[in-house]
Amino acid sequence: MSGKFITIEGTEGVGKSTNLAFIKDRMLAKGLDVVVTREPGGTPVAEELREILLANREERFDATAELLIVFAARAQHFNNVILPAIEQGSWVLCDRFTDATFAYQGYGRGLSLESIATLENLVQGNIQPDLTFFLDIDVELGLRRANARGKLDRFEQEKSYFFNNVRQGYQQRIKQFPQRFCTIDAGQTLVNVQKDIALALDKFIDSHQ
Ligand code: Z5A
Repeated sequence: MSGKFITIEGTEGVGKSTNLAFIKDRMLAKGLDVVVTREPGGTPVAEELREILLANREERFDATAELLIVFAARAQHFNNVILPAIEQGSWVLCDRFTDATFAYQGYGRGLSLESIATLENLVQGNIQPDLTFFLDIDVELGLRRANARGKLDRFEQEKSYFFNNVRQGYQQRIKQFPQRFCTIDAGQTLVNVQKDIALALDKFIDSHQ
């Protein structure tokens, strides 16, 4: 039996880390074999590439170079972790995946969506997440939450304009694949956010067990 692939996405300060832990615990409580992972990263090589992507540096980071590093990390991660886990029947819970590339590199950096789709096909073929939680938040509110955490990485230093484009990118992805996305209003209190997540997650698990 093959497993399932669940991803979680959103812009800055949306509460992904907080809610990823909640989702994981709920999946474990349902008796699922869960593999929790993240992008960029998820293997030693991919984590090194993550450091390259997030580090603040003086040299201008070329957007195409950024895109290629994102997919280099993804190829390592997808082939060494995600795919084998799904094939063994595990449920993979991944913090960000290719929707983030369309949103950040496509809509945020302005790179060609066609080129991203070509790389997507090269790296993951036709495999897509079965369920994607999109935690949606007003960009300014998210940035306030993220800034309160302290030191900002290279992406976190981008301005609201960038994150508004990223958010629009996610909205386009949702229009394109409405059946696999579940949008959660992340501007609510954490209790209410998690109530909404629990409802959708339980429904998904119950229909696939
Ligand atoms: N990136 C890319 O460009 N292309 C790609 O293909 C991929 C990634 C895969 C790193 O991602 C960067 O990589 C990312 C895009 C790029 N950069 N950005 N921006 P990441 O996912 O590792 O980093 P992140 O976006 O900063 O995620 P995060 O660490 O999970 O942060 P978060 O979503 O802000 O979550 P949080 O730390 O749980 O919450 C933030 C704060 O808000 C925290 O203090 C919480 O206690 C608080 N919080 C959470 N929920 C609530 C509610 N409901 N009310 C009040 N306060 C709350």
